[in-house]
This record gives sequence, structure tokens and C-alpha cells, in this order.
Amino acid sequence: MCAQESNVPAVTPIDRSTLLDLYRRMVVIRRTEEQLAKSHQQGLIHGACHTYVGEEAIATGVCAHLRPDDAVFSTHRGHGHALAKGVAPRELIAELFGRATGCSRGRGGSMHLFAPEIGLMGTSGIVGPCILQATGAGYSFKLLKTDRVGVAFFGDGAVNNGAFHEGLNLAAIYRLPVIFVCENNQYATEIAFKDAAGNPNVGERGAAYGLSGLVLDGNDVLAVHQAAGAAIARARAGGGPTLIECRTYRTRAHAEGMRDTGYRSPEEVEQWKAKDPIARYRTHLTESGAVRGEELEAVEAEVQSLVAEAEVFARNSPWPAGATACDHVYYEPTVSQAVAH
Ligand SMILES: Cc1ncc(C[n+]2csc(CCOP(=O)(O)OP(=O)(O)O)c2C)c(N)n1
Repeated sequence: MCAQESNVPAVTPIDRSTLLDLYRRMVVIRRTEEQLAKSHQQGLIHGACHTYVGEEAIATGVCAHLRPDDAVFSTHRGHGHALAKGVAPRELIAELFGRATGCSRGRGGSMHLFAPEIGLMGTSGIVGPCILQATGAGYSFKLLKTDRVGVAFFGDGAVNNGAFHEGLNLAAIYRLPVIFVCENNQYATEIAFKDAAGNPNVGERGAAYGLSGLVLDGNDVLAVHQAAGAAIARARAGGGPTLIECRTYRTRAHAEGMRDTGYRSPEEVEQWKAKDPIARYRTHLTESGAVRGEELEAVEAEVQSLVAEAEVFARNSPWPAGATACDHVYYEPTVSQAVAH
């Protein structure tokens, strides 16, 4: 737990079905990522594949509070955000396999996941702009007088980018309904954040822009769920933006197939594996008596078959037809929209 966690409101009780749902969402992300890592080794994924293994508590805790009409913008490490926002494993795996049944119809691959119908407004291989896109979404939600929120997920590698400064400043000026979630996994590829930041306390930077900033244990799904819930409720009620720094760790290489030595020690990786968010949560649930071990095993078994079926679905899906290469690339208004314009 980090010192600034005193900013987090007192924990309110969560009902059993939500407790189980949080567990299931994390397990869906973990098993899907493990499958994708295997598929990458088999040559089924064309292009990069950055997994979210070790960071599942963050997307899960935040997205549990979001509605389909809230907008999420994410990064190159976006599989977990897509799944937590509601993309089905089969649509995610098919997308990474480049198939027509993928969430971006096979056009995007790992780093360009879109499902606007459920508010996944895009993941991006460019570090930083998701902060500005979420700020823009928040601006439009405010102009439209809705209670919708924009959420940006980004890594520590994005916080010394100008987009961070511009987005947080604008959101604070207009008190926009935006949640800025920094997933501080301590490294940007092979650069340690402590060597790249004059002030490595990201949550503290919120005060410099005039908005609330928190630092959380990002491997504690209940802490993330609690803090994100309060921040999202405040944003919906017109209370403005929040910056949430979640301290976490990626336990696999930066991307599948990349070397994972020379910049961090095996001991450090092992120390973080011992803080695995899913194992920790499982222990908490069973030891507190909130949920029985058999219930969690049933969830594991259900998710295992879900992901296995999703992989078969993706592998058997067709490639996009050549004649459709230009479809789904630009916005295509319907006839009535075109007339209205
Ligand atoms: C604007 C920009 N600069 C550099 C890169 C190259 N790049 C790809 S991933 C990455 C590291 C990102 O680290 P972080 O934001 O902390 O996310 P993480 O990979 O740790 O989840 C970099 C520098 C890029 N994609 N975009």
C-alpha cells in the first residue's frame, strides 16, 4: 500500500455477486492473455502482442463502474481494457489473428481495438494521445449535458509526454468528467520510471494541475474498485476529473517474443509475481469467507472453456475479403444522416 492511499474513501461493503464478477473479469483477461501468448509463439498473430498479465486488477476495478455509453481510450497494452469494457474473448482473439470476425474486422490487430457500440473508442500504438482523446470525450459529454465519463488508461511512459500536461490542464480548467488512469508498471519498455522522472510520484502531479490525484496499490482490485467508483461517481455528478496512479508490474516481457533480461532482475520479477493480483484476491475471498473455493474453481473452469472455444472460433474465422479492404476504415453515415448534413 502506498502512502497517498489515505486519500481513498473508506471501503464500503461489496455484494457477493460483484465480488465474484470482479474475480471472473480478471480471470477472463489472464486466460485470454495466456492463450494469446501461446498463439503468438505459434505464428497465428501477425504483429506485436503486448500482454496485460499482472495488471488485470486495474482495468477490472475501473471498468466495473462504466456503462456502454462511457468512453474508454487506451494504449498498445489494451487487451485487458477491451475485455473489461465488454469485448468478447472470441472477438479479441480473432482481431489479433487478423480475421473478419475480430472487433476491428481484422483491420486493427493487437494495438488498434475498437468497439464503439460498447464505448471502447480505441486502443493506440502511439504513447500519449489517449489522454487527449479522453479529455475530448469528457468535453463533449459536458457540452451535451450528459453524465457520461471519458477514461484514459496509459502507462508511466506517457506521463512525461506533452499530452499528459495538456489533457490534465484542460480537464481541470473545465472540470471535465474524465478519469486519468496511470498504470505505473515501473518500466517503459526497458527504461525504469525512476530514471525517467524528476518526480516519480504520478498521483502527486494531480495537485499541480488543480485536480484530485491518488496513488493506489494497482494489484489490489478492491482498492482500485473503491477509488475508481468514487472518482467516476464524482465525475458523473459534475465534480470534475481525477488522476489515479495504480502501481503495478508486468510480469511478462514488454511484448511477446522480446528479450526480458538486462534491464530488470529475475528477483524483482519474482517479488512482483508473489503480489499477483488474482492469487491475492482469491486468498482474500476464501480466507474472509466471502466466497467458497469451489465457487472460484467453477469460475476458472467456465472461463477456461470460454477462452478455448474463443481460440477455435478465431482460428476457423475467415480472413477479410480483399474487396472489402476499404470498408470499416472511415466513418460511413447512413442515408438519413447524410441527408441531414
Ligand atoms: C509517441 C511514442 N513514442 C514512443 C513509442 C515507442 N514505444 C512503444 S511502447 C513504449 C513504452 C511505453 O511504456 P508505458 O507507457 O509505460 O506503457 P507499458 O508498455 O509499460 O505498459 C514506447 C516508448 C511510441 N509507441 N509512441
